[in-house]
Amino acid sequence: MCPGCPHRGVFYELNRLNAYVTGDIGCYTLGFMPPLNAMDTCVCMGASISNASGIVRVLPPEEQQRVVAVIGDSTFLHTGINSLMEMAWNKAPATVVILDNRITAMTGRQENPASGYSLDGEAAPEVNIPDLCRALGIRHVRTVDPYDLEATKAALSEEMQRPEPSVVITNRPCCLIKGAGRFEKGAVLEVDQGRCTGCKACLRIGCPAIEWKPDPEGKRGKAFIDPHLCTGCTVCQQLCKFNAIGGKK
Ligand SMILES: Cc1ncc(C[n+]2csc(CCOP(=O)(O)OP(=O)(O)O)c2C)c(N)n1
Repeated sequence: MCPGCPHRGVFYELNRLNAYVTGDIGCYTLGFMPPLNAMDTCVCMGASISNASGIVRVLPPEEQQRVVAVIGDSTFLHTGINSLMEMAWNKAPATVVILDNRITAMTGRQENPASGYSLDGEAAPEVNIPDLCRALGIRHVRTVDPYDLEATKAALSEEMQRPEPSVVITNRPCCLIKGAGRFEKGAVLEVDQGRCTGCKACLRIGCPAIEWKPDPEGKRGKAFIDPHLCTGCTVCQQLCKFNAIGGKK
């Protein structure tokens, strides 16, 4: 995943929540890879929600609420709506996360029916994803900022505990959309080498902007942030217990 990718924090938290994650096709499929390790199935476009509906049927009741489907906005609009309707209709007690990054990122940032633009780039009617989910019969629909790890974890864990279907929508645009990726000038983060203890907590999110510098004398190494790659999304900063990551103005 790119530096600043809004999908990263969701997978980090799903891993920590020990969820059974049914995946789908898009940039976020990379959530299966180490160090995020947070995707258990991936079959084809739209299979995440239908897999989740099926898996809850064969799990013992105490395990059913651990099932979470993840699906991108484009994939959801392409072929996830029908499965969500079925999930609502047959009351599968799983959680669906719609990763709304406002674009079809994996195949080259094409517009989609919720982006507000047609494929020609003309202004177009914009599907309201939360309203659509409610119209399909999902009673619990909420939106969360995936750059806020605590809020993301709270939303996921609350919805996973609900014994009925629910939807969590993430609302940060793809960092490759012009103007959306990089935060204000000076937002790039840096590691205070004096404070960094070399605990490697920041490496657990797999951000390509974070490098590991081994110590030349064989002591513990330290993390280093490449200023050319960092977007200032702050996800790594939230993981550092030693306040060693800073620099956001
Ligand atoms: C049946 C089918 N049609 C089209 C594709 C090409 N394709 C791969 S990923 C993708 C959509 C990705 O967009 P989204 O779900 O929004 O996720 P993102 O990459 O933005 O995270 C598409 C259309 C495919 N893999 N299979």
